Amino acid sequence: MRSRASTFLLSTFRGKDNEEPRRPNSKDITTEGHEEPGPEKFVIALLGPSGVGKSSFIAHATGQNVKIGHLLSSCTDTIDIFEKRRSDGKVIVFVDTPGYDLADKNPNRVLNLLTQWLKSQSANGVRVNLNAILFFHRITDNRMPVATQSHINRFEKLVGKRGAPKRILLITTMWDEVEHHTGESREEQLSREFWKKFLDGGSSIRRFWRSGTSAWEILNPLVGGVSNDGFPLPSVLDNVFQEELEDELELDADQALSTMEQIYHEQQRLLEKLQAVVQLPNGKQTDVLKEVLAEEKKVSGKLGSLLHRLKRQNHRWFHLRHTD
Ligand SMILES: Nc1nc2c(ncn2[C@@H]2O[C@H](COP(=O)(O)OP(=O)(O)O)[C@@H](O)[C@H]2O)c(=O)[nH]1
Ligand SMILES: [Mg+2]
Repeated sequence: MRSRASTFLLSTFRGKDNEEPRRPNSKDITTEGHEEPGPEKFVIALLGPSGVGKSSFIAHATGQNVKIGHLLSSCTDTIDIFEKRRSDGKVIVFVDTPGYDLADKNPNRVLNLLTQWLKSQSANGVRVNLNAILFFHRITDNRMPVATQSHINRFEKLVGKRGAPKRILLITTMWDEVEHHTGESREEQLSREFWKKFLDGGSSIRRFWRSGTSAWEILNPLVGGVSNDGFPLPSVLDNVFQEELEDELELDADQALSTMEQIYHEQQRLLEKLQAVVQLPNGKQTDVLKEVLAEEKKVSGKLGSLLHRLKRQNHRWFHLRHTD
């Protein structure tokens, strides 16, 4: 019997730098016509450089007209969301992330975008988790791009403990473009070196043969394999870390400048308050001084944490520049 599958591009999400931050909106990942609590959702993010076949995978898995070969999207911070309902009622949410270009060694851009999206989906105290990650790699590439390595290294630190590596797969593409034995020996090398840690944790490397059948051969065990873990489904990202990510988000120059401006104005206001103290009767002076001191402590704290974040960020960038 034909399944009542429904798929459509649900939304395009832009990072908060590109547009007004969106209010959490649970409808975004709710299939039309379904009342809350709604069907079980399994959220999968597809990651990898531009042109590795992420969008093609979604197109084959969903049968939908997904934009293929849009290299320009690597420059824009947008992710596209697609849903597919399986015949068992489970809904698979595909998160198509912007491919990074091969010179992009800062993994935080895609990570920030993903966490912003996850947050925007979490509403009414229900957190939307990332349930699986598919990393894409062209088997025609004889080297692992440095950018991919730094993305994987970053994710490796964020991965939650409980069975998470099982839900982080390396998907190899472009098998039709390579001599079979060359592909096989590259795959073997990937499992010995690059993907070894994940394999040790229970992950696997899967070939994508550019068809719907091949996509679902990869997806079904992934989605089916967590059904005993209860609902909500477990996140592949470490939960503690997911909460701390807010603070981990990269500050850009505009954000840093506006926080500094805010601190400057608060300090000016405190200075004026302090100057006015001399005009006050003796008995009142102590009270106001205490008040100013307490406020100044808070403002200094804000400045301290801003400096700490900027220093840490600078250190991270320095580290990335020197680990080529
Ligand atoms: N030969 C071949 N081409 C592919 C394969 N997968 C994707 N492509 C092509 O590679 C280009 C980039 O694919 P796309 O899915 O847009 O990659 P994305 O940037 O990772 O989303 C498109 O022209 C696809 O048609 C594959 O397995 N074999
Ligand atoms: Mg794409």
